[in-house]
Amino acid sequence: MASYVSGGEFTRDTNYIDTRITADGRDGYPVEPGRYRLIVARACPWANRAIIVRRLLGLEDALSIGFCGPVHDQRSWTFDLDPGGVDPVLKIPRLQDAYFARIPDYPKGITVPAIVDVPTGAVVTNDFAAMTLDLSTEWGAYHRPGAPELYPEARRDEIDEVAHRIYTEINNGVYRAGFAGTQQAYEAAYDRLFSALDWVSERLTTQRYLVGDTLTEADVRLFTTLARFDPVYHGHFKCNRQKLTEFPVLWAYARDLFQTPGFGDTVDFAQIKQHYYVVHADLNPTRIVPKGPELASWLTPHGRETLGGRPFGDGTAPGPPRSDETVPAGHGAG
Ligand SMILES: N[C@@H](CCC(=O)N[C@@H](CS)C(=O)NCC(=O)O)C(=O)O
Repeated sequence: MASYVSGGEFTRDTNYIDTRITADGRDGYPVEPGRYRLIVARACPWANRAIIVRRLLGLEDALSIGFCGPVHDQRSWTFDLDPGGVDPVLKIPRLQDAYFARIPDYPKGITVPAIVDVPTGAVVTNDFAAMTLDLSTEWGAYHRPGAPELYPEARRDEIDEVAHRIYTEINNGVYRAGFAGTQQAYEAAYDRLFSALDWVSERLTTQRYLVGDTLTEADVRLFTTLARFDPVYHGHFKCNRQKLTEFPVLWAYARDLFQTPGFGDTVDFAQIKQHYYVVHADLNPTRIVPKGPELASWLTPHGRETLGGRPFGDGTAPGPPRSDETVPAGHGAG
């Protein structure tokens, strides 16, 4: 059985295959429509970012997407949701096959999200932080008309600063609590996480979005952790000073984003719960997946419009998800 709990404080390996796909192709992988495939699992918060950004920018025709199932085995994510258990484009059953095509016997985590070069079948990058920024800044030629500016030049310093704190304290903070190996490490992680949630909550009291008055990359990054908070982190990771629904400002903010096209329509709560409660069997040896919490309240009015803000700036909302990329009925909030 894989072990997720570490001896003391959880530390994340942050070395990735960091080749970049760029407009000028300086790493050997130029942006090219139809050439690459984004591999995700809806369960994963880091992959969920890429699903949201691809959809907000309207990159569906330029960059195809493959979905791994919610549960991976000790070594690899698999394409168990696809007919025959094989990705229809890459023709592989396991994501590790694409990692090995790039680096034989790749020794580290076979992680999602990953972008694969379809002609060679090899992973180009699994650097999730650079990935979404590159979709904004390098793939501009293929954005839909009306695509929002998620990483506007004038706001980059502020976005980077807020996003860094969200990453270390919140996105990763929940894992630091959940995978802590000692009481002391857990309690320190818990305090650190909730003081950061108090910080974002305060920041969002008078402004609708984290940076400026439009949606940015910073909001995408916070959202994917908030969406998993009550279904998973509150119980499974013991992040239980409060539920998300007990933070008035953050809960309204999370519902506002959830109800914005491109956010909530990417969230598969059933897969999220299955992933964490089944994969981390050292935390949950019975692998029983909780039935709750109730989710319909994600769709209730949030009242955040009174703060103003222009969600898509000078752009427009994306249309509905493609029929082959829709979250299955019963897996969302409805
Ligand atoms: N690799 C990144 C983020 C991606 C990531 O950890 N994804 C998880 C799923 S949420 C994964 O693929 N885990 C499989 C593994 O680590 O073997 C990180 O460690 O910060």
